[in-house]
Amino acid sequence: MSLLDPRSHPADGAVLASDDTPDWERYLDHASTSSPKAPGVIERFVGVIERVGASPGRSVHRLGRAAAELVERSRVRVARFFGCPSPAGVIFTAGATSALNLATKGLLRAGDHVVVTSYDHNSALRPLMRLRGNGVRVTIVRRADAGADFVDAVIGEVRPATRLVVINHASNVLGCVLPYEPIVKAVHARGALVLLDTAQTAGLISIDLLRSPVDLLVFSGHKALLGPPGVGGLIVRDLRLPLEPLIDGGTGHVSEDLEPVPTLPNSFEAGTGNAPAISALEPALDFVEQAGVQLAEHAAALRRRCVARLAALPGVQVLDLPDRPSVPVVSFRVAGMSPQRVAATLDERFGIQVRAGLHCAPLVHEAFGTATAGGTVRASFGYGNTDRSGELLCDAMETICGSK
Ligand code: ALA
Repeated sequence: MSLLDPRSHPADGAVLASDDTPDWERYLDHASTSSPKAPGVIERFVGVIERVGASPGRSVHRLGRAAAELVERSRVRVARFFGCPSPAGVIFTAGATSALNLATKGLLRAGDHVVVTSYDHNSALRPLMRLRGNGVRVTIVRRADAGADFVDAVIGEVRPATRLVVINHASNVLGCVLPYEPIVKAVHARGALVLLDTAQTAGLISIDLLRSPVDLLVFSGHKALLGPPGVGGLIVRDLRLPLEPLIDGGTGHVSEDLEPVPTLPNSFEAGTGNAPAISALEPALDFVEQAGVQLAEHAAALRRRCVARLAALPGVQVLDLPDRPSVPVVSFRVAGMSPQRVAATLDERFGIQVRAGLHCAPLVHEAFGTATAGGTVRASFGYGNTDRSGELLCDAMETICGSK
């Protein structure tokens, strides 16, 4: 068989050291990325590579048309999922980080003012810090609450030059859900725009742009939407928004024009699109729409039980805003043990996978007093977790706290 024949290559042995199926019950890091994925996602991803393979939107041949059709089907599916009035407003990106960069750097100009909060992730904060060097004024609202006073504090920072208010729908550190709806109304009344980062909520909380008209919505495909990594997006509600692409290149349309006027969505998706991942969002959203409420309720119950049990352990401090709704994330600290050591012990001794540290959201830790202490241990629940997942974590923490 020739070297150029794909059948001549052995299967990839680098993925897993053993044939064991991962123990999803003990995987408690869904806020980083969900695992396993929704039924049908892997099959679609692999199926597109194996049976379509072509670049979407570039060629009239049948495989090129099939790839383009799959991407456009996903675009329509995503628009329907979020209540976006037009599929043309759905721009696929490599993930939520790319989408946040596009939304902020593509919109804001020198002299504009933007409001962001301490609940935001570095993927929102760092692009704004870079823009600050280019003459964009940035106000960071630093709060350790998330109710009516938080809403007033955000609205109170909106001024005539404010172009954009960035709200993280839920904190990836604490899980608390932030009340964006009253903010949208007040910000619009003052002539500014709202960007909602749904990286931690899409798939867990229903988001309907027709009911709550945020101007820009960022989503991640690989977290609670249960899709593959490598896909996320920016949804633009008003197609006339003067957004500029960050990356220029071939888009497969108006190729004769070297400086085309940006049109949604093509001008924002230069280069070969990630058709396998984009297409795999379709079965993911089908599943989430069918099972999402049940999944979210189950994960929420797991979180509630864990918060109660962990908070009762000696030396354990759970960071929680008990009056706020929450996504299934629980952050805690153990007196006398670094979060990293707790997480490593959970993995090594109990096979339980959690995240430790600042979780790329340093300002949350500043506001809650955990910045200098190495952050928190974070367990986050999702598809594949059972009641036993919570029990395993709490039993392990009991042992760790008892044997310190
Ligand atoms: N932002 C993701 C997390 O919170 C990666 O873990």
